[in-house]
Amino acid sequence: MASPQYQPPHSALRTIGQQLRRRSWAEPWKIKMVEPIRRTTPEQREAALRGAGYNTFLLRAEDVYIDLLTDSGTSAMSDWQWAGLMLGDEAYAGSKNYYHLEDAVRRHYGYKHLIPTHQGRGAEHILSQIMIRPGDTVPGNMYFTTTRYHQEHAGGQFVDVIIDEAHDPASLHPFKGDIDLAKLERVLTTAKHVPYVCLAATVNMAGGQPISMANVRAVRGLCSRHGVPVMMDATRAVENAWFIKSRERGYSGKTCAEILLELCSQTDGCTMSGKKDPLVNIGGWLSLNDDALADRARNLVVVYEGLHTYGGMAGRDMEAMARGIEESVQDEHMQARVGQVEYLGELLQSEGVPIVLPIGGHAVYLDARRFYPKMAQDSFPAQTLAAELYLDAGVRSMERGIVSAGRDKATGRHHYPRLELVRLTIPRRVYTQAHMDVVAESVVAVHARAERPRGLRMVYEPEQLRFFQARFEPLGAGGPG
Ligand code: P61
Repeated sequence: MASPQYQPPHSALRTIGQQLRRRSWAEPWKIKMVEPIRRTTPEQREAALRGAGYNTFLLRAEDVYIDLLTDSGTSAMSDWQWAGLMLGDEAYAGSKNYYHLEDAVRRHYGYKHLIPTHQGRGAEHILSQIMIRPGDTVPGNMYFTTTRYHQEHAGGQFVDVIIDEAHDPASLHPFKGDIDLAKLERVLTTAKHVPYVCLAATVNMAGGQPISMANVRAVRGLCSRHGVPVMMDATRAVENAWFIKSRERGYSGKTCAEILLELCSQTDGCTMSGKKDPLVNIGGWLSLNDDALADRARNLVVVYEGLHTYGGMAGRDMEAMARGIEESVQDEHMQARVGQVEYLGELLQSEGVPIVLPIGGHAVYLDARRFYPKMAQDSFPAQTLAAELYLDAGVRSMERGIVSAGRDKATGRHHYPRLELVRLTIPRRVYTQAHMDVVAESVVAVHARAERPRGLRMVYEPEQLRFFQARFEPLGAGGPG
């Protein structure tokens, strides 16, 4: 469903000068406090990478120059949020900050019940435990690592029902996060039991790609006919609202806040990692509209997270998140946030670097298959590329390919995802345009010598979520390191 309004924002030959002239906005903040970062030498980086088993998750942050591992918990808080920390009410039960957070979530996300959790996976765990029974099928628009883990841990089986375009890094479909309604209907009519449909806003593993409002409404309609609830992963739903505003017919005159509420109104609840959109370093929540389900979630949250009015967060954390939510739904914040990602993506595209298109909401994704077309997927091209990038200038990125996809639970074999990507994830309100220029220069340099690396082999593989702690060694001469 290509929206006729959509114009790809990228023009391969646009010069930086033209980009600057095009710009009529800048970040809606100025910098009050800075955190020094340091450059390292090639020798230091080689030693650090070897020590980290060629896994960027295992590097020490101090050995990193520009850290684009993740936008999770890495945002800079505003002075208003920092001031909120001083107003933390650290009562064990009924902290006033919980009620501030409840109010912010109700106002901007619209759900009835708020169950706070220590972060997103805490909410995923509780939702999976209260809704999924062994043998259930859970359809969703592409897997996410922790989400699928908790679904499988509860005995469910995840089935991908995202549109085919999502698996094609070059497709310019404006809403590559959309669910394929025919695929979903097939699951709804053939599966023994579907406890809910898991609908992610801006699909992380597809490259930060949004869902359209039209699709969400259609999914809602289909699920209602089958009596199946829709649960949203709202981790980056505000970014998704920004894409709807800028790409979907009829939404350009609405605010992100209005669009966000409309999006959530089509779903029955959400899981949330507060570490992304809501601009805090830790926290999360589960929201539900159904009273009985919310009671069950509250019964479980006290077992795994903490009392139902703090769920693993300090009072001050909840205050910072309540305030972060208010800031995150502002249009000018979103314009600068997504605009910075687009800036980096356009720079890379203009230099002929293969990236996932359209450019995503929180990150630019490098297409490792096209960097290393001759490298077998078993030699971990994206892991190799992330290692190469770190070696070049100390930029830290994240593998999102075969290592992240893990193994099939039933057969024990690798999943072989079509997307073999490296994510350059932009923390919110942290880096400047000059940092982006340095990153682009480094990626271009690594791309220019793409014939050199041979790949990696895995020498240690953890049982769960292996990408976090796996270790690798270079294959033959010319590998990283
Ligand atoms: C990230 F390498 N994301 O993108 P929690 N849903 C979604 C997320 O993006 C997400 C969570 C749920 C991270 C951190 C991370 O394989 C990885 O607050 C769409 O992190 O528990 C987290 O939220 C979970 C990185 C998570 C990974 C899993 O960087």
